[in-house]
Amino acid sequence: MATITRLTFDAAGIADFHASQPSIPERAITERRRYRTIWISDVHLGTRGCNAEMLIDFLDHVDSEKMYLVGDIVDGWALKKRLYWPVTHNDIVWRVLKRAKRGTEIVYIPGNHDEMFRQFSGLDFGGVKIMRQAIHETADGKRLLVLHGDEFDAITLSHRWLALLGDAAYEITMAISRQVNHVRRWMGLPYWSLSKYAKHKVKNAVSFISKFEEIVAHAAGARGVDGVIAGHIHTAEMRMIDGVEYYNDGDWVEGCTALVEHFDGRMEILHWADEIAARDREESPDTERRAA
Ligand SMILES: [Mn+2]
Repeated sequence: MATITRLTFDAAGIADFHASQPSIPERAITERRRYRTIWISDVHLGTRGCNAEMLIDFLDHVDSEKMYLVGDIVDGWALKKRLYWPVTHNDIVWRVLKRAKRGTEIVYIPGNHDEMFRQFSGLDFGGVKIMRQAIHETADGKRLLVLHGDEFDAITLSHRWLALLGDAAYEITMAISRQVNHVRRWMGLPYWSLSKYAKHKVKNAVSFISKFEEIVAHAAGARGVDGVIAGHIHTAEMRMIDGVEYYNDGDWVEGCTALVEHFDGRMEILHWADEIAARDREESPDTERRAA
């Protein structure tokens, strides 16, 4: 009377990429804002710090002809210590590959946390081209050097212990930030970045950041390019340093920022937490006071 289901191994029954769907469904592509180029970095997939939901929201609201992944996309260091890979992290990989399949030119420049992919420089995986660094030409003809930025650690960090201390302090900051935002979410308050706040307060961090920015800009100037785009220090920025345009696309651990190029070559930093907060206010104006 009851139907007996036979358990047999059926390879054809396993969905491949073309048939698979992400756990968080994709938003319709026609509703997306279009840019010429998008740069993101320091996503740190494989860590609890990664703001996967926010990045998924970003990817579902923007599109571009070209996209650069400027390093530390996957955190191999953290994964080596402990395997952490929620479905949302797979959703991000799915979305990146889907973009490549739809025709977005994708360049992946591995950083220090995903240095294991550097050995594959020059190869192409499902339309994602792996490169050690790149020269991007803007719509208005400027040549910008794109690299992760850890190449300059030996110069910016004079002592190894300083780097380790920085790492420990950073991890504590991240843990506090997660707790604070957990409570804020519960209270219906928008996302708040602790380290963005702390970086503006702590003199040492500021001097480290400005030192990094100057060294990277000077190195780019010596290469004869008009500007440079980096990641690594988790601090979004765009400014002129001694005649060289310096850009940093920030991170998706707590800053949640991306760098974009408009079709006329104009560059802009997108603060995605602010964009989501603005969208939420639009959708429910009565909650406006809470976001203030
Ligand atoms: Mn890095």
